[in-house]
Amino acid sequence: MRRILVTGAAGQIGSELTPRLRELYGGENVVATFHIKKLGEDLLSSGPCEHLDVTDAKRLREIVEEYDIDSIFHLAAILSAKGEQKPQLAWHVNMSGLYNVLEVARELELRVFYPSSIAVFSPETPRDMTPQLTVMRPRTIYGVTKLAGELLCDYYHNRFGVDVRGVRYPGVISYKTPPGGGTTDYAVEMFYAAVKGEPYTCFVREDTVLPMIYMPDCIKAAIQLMEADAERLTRHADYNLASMSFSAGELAEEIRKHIPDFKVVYKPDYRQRIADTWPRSIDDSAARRDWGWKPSYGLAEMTRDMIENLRRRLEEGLL
Ligand code: NAD
Ligand code: AKB
Repeated sequence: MRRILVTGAAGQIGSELTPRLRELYGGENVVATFHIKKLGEDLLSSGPCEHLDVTDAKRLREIVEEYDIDSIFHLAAILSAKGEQKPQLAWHVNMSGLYNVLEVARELELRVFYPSSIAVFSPETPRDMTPQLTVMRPRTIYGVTKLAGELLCDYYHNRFGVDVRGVRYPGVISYKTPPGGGTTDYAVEMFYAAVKGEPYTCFVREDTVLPMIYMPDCIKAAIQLMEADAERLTRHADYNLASMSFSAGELAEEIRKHIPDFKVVYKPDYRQRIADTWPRSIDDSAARRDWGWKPSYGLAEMTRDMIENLRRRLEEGLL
């Protein structure tokens, strides 16, 4: 990768992946694009930035040509909870956006990173150690678009030779940019409440177990896969990816080791029904075998790091 474009760079993942890409490949070589949500000061000042609606194929191509892009990290999407509020928008952004990215990649021979999700799975899927190849009948529009996206990526690889790579991310936990409307957002919100000394009303049951990943591992996976030797890859945009799994109650307990009087009440809403259709844990042996995937953070290390960093941000007046 020489000249990189990131879509959705202002989001939870983009706001941390983009600075890391700029560190590795040079600020001027990584174009951060944003839509409605604005970029942070650090991104605005550390390299090129452009406004881009990913459903606008013409503008996407103009930016790719202007900056001589050879790789796209296509992060822009509408996530699961927001998608259930606005299913038509989710279909339009997630499918047209990916189609436009794959088309420009086909025409100009670009490499693409596609972040799929555990949302591709469903109640029929084995929920523990979910296999790489299994039954998938997603119930959310987000899951439908992510699964259709995986298939479209496979098609572009097999039919046109596009080098498109991707992982099925678990819920991502981070302290820099709050998540943008997913079902796993409770795991991040719990930390923000705890550090501010507030009680938290959790929108899933205490015994809800979901796979999660800490942001440094999320970023490591994207870059490691994009840098991997193509010859060794047996899959394209759908690598299962695992890191840690815990229940909402276990997370609250872990936080209480640092903030003993933290209180949580559980009031499940429509997002419980989504969480109940997703796996509890993931078999990621293909990723481990093909490109050496190995996460660095477990529940205890992630919790300690989240609390340290959120406390610092609170002191700096950033929360
Ligand atoms: P986010 O919601 O925080 O960010 C997505 C960004 O896309 C936002 O900044 C939004 O403004 C932008 N966007 C929305 N519509 C757009 C449009 N029409 N054109 C251009 N940009 C548009 O999401 P995230 O958590 O950073 O996720 C990034 C990617 O990773 C998504 O594809 C998501 O499906 C995937 N993913 C995320 C998680 C997670 O837990 N965060 C888990 C699995 C997969
Ligand atoms: C969501 O909850 O929608 C995302 C995801 C797991 O894709 N965090």
